[in-house]
Amino acid sequence: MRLGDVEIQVVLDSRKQETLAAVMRSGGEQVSSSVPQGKSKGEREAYSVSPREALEHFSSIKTALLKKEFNCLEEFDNFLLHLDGTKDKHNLGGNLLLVLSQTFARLLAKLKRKELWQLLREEMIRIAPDLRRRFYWRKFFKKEAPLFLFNLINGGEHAVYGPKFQEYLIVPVLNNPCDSLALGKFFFSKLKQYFWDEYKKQDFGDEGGLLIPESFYEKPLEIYSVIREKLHLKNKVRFALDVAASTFYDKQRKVYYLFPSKVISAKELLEVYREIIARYNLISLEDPFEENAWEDFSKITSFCRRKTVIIGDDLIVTNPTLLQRAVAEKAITGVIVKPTQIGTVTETLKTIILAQRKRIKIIVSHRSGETTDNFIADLAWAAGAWGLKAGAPQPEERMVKYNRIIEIYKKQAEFKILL
Ligand code: 2PG
Ligand code: MG
Repeated sequence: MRLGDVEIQVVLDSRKQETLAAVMRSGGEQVSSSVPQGKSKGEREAYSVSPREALEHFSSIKTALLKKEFNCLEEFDNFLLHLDGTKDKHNLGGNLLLVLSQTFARLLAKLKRKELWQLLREEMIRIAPDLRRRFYWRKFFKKEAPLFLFNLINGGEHAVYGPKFQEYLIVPVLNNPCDSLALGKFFFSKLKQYFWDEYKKQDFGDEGGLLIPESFYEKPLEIYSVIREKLHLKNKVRFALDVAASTFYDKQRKVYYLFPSKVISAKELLEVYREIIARYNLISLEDPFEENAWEDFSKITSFCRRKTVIIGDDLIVTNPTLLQRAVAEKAITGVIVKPTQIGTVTETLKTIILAQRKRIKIIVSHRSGETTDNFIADLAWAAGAWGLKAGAPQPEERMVKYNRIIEIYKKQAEFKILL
């Protein structure tokens, strides 16, 4: 397949910051895609260029892209990697490569008259044929839809005030994504009412969750428990955290600034988690330590076993080499997958393949600065992800992701598409 035309545009994300969108044409079809951007970024993430720089870089590679014939997504992505020529996408920028890669995947799906998730799944199975059986069994046991991880209270760098922990999530543990979304919205409405009664205000953070005028890290979990108790939802709703511990870690002193007036060591932080896990029976805990604390991750993972999923985000940055290390060191039981961290869809799929093979739970995630592109929902479905983390069930840029999962779920039920 040869591209008819490609354009790159600068658009605004949910924080009103400039990001990239692409439009591609071929065979009478036209598709577009855009990429989000993070704030609490891992230090090993693919390099991002400013959208203005990206426009310049793009004009230098456009002719090469239009001249070449591509037979699959991997060929296209490999060509992008070749044009960039660096490990961390320093020359062209991971954000430019990804917007091209995502848009190409969408175009290919359209030309092949397939759903995007089907194209991505096929591409995974083409690279790793052994996974076909795994997906078959998931379908057989009707375990296809990911759980939704709703971030209802925003802290850390996603909030202008509140606790140091970044995300307080609720997870409806239901099989049907329509029911999960309804329950997420219902819980959120009760939480908003609680905030109004208790604090007489409702401010929102970067991911659409509420801001809490308290700095104690446990307070949001206490509130969640009160609401869950009142609604008799103990069997249906669990809680999770994304601590994003690198954001309050001092590299020089090797301490964490969890409290306003004192610093604590990794050992003390582990104790904090032991208590929280015992008290709230968390379903998952993301980035409990800073992004180089491999040993601390291994310790907490061995302590939690299968009870609480320990998730690596900044630790792994969707990178298969780092995931391999985490598997060897038993550092995590779950991995965050964000295409922006690695820079192409094919590399993202390779991380997913490895996670599937090693039975590491996959949580496909949005970024805090989002667009209304729903690419990650198709990715989550294609990956057979355990979870999808896309913020609060309210702002449009978050809702499009949850709604797309529901759309796929309904279509699947209707047509019983078998791969
Ligand atoms: C995270 C993400 C998304 P950011 O830490 O998981 O929630 O935050 O996009 O700011 O890196
Ligand atoms: Mg995170």
